[in-house]
Amino acid sequence: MRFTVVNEFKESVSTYMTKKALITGITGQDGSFLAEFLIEKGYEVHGILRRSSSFNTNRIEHLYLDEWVRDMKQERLVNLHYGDMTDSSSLVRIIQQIQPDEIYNLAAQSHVKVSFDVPEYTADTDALGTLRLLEAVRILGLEKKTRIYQASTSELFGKVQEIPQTETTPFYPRSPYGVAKQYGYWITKNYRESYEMFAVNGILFNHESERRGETFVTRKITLAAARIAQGHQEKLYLGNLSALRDWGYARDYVECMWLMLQHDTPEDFVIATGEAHSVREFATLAFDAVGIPLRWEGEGLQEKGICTQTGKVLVEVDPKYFRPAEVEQLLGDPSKAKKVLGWNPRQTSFEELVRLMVQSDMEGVKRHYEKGKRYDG
Ligand code: NDP
Ligand code: GDR
Repeated sequence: MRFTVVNEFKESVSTYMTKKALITGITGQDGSFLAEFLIEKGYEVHGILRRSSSFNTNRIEHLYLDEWVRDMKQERLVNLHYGDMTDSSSLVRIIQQIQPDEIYNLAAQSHVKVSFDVPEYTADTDALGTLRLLEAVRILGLEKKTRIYQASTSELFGKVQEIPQTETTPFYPRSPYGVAKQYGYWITKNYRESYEMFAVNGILFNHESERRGETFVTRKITLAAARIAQGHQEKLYLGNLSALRDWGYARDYVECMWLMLQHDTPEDFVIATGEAHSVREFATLAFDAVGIPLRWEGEGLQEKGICTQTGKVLVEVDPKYFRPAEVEQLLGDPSKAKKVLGWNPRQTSFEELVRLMVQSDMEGVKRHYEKGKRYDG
């Protein structure tokens, strides 16, 4: 028999007492922070892992141990299940097995520029994937038990119709990603209204961290600043320097996802800081944090970031990073989340966010080059 009597008791108590959460996209930036947050809250946490030819669990390795270690230690860790948002059968199987109290749908092809290259895959994963998940819950008769969080996005606002954006601002997505996420938003709302499911949209504005993917602009900048400061890179090439974003800290934002599912009624919320900064500003602060003061010269394609001490050009514009249609300005109004959920949008300031990302990359680059390896985050 696998368990002793004590463990059987523990297991039966946990069946009744412990809430179960399923996170799609657990290996991503937000999934990893949310898993930590829910474990801390005492949840039994499950996650969907997609098959990859190389390891894709580096963000959650500290939460994930081999089964034999788990059995010996009897610790609560994340439980991973192979599945994919493009595969209904895997979603039904996993949800049937877990019978989750809460599902957080964070899985997505989340890169806006890449969505122009793989529009169909983006729609399959981000739009139809959301439908598949909602249908799986309904088919299994869990619509009254399982609460669902859908990762919606400020990209829904796209070509902005008003500033700042609130829960009632009209949508105008500007990319295949934004359009797919608009389907995800509406199908979530539709299932809530049609089947009385507790399914909600968190309309989250950009949120970053030391675990942000290396091809998103903030992390690309902090990693490059760290490499340049330590002599491992010559220059950083960027696209639209004037884009304005409302950047928050991811660790602060996962709390909102949970708060939305604990609320009495299913409602949608804008989550943002209420402050916008340009890509240029982010780069200036990041280089400053590694001891390289920058000044900007020129305009458009000719704009350059120059070190004021050495006169060296460190940042240049490369049109290959421009998008076929750009979202120029996003600024969220988090008043509803503040008032209804009691969430504090200013736990980490913009300056602190840049500093903590730079510091993490400075340490990472140093560690990895000491081992003679290139550091990619
Ligand atoms: P990441 O890109 O870091 O993570 C995406 C996750 O989705 C990864 O775990 C990835 O797996 C998984 N995934 C991708 N495709 C599939 C698929 N077909 N089947 C199963 N899993 C898949 O995103 P973030 O953590 O930054 O964002 C989380 C969610 O929030 C996303 O839906 C994103 O669109 C949305 N969002 C993000 C914002 C932000 O600023 N970060 C703002 C607003 C919304 P793998 O690790 O194998 O690639
Ligand atoms: P975004 O994030 O598109 O807002 O989507 P990203 O960091 O990719 O771009 C932000 C802005 O910076 C400009 N930019 C560059 N972007 C990238 N990636 N690389 C560059 O070299 C570069 N130079 C300038 C972009 O044009 C853009 O204006 C993120 C994702 O997490 C989505 O999943 C999420 O829904 C939204 O945030 C809210």
